[in-house]
Amino acid sequence: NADLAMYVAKGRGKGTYAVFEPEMYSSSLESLSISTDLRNALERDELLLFYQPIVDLDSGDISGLEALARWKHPVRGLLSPAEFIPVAEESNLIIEIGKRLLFMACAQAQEWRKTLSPKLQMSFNLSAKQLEDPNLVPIVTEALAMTGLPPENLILEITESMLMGNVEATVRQLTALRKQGIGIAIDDFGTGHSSLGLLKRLPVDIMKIDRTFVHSMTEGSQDVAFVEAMLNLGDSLKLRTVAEGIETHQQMRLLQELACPDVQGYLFAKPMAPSDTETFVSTFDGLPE
Ligand code: G
Ligand code: MN
Repeated sequence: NADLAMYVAKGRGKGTYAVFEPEMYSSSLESLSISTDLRNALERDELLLFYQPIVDLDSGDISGLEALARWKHPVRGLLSPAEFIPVAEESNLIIEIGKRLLFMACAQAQEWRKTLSPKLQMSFNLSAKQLEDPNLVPIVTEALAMTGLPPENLILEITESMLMGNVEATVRQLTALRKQGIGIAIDDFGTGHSSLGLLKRLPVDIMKIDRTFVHSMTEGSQDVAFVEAMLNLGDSLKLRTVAEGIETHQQMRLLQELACPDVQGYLFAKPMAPSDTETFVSTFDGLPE
């Protein structure tokens, strides 16, 4: 039990302590079974991608799709990334999983470029370990080569919190990817620790405003001012900005008033399975009334 508490404390960071609680036991068993199952998931093709549209607020067109991982667990049902990516990150399984998902996203994007729109952009969320992997550039290059997807149609999303380690090595990798024409997006912007300092050093093309700012936006509220400031920052840095987590018409209208370029959220669509995505994209006729 003390051992378990120690691992929990280590997981919380340096210079901290944890008192054993019985829940620690069940959660460690849970992650143990998830990590064994995860090995099988790869072989059994249980990992899939859902897709959420990103909408251009000005034209009302779908400008891209974000690929979001799901695990069709034989017993637990459909699991979201929060339930298994952290476990995968604890082992090197994340590298294999990330690679598989990236190939899947690129292949799907290339198929939809032919059937839906040649301009379609696919956003893919990198995990922290993938970003640190020295083989990231060759893996991405191979995914594009194998699927035929042009680099201009791929966007890789990273978050500020992933950049705790070797920032210089990360900057080198991102620069190499960008040289090929791949877009880089900084996800969940505004929630990390050193947004501005990082933004200055990182080669990025897109800023995604975290949904916590969008959620609390009401007429004249301080959060409108925050979003406006982030949009201005994006503008000055020549970044394209995407606001995440739009759930209401009011939020959409406020963002229109602020001339936010792109939006994403349940108001437009939830992440959907490939066949539903296809139907949604081919029948989409502009912003919701
Ligand atoms: O970290 P990232 O921004 O990539 O997270 C995407 C997650 O946000 C997905 O799991 C998706 O289901 C969720 N999401 C997408 N749109 C909305 C929304 O409008 N509201 C909320 N609460 N969550 C959303
Ligand atoms: Mn994302």
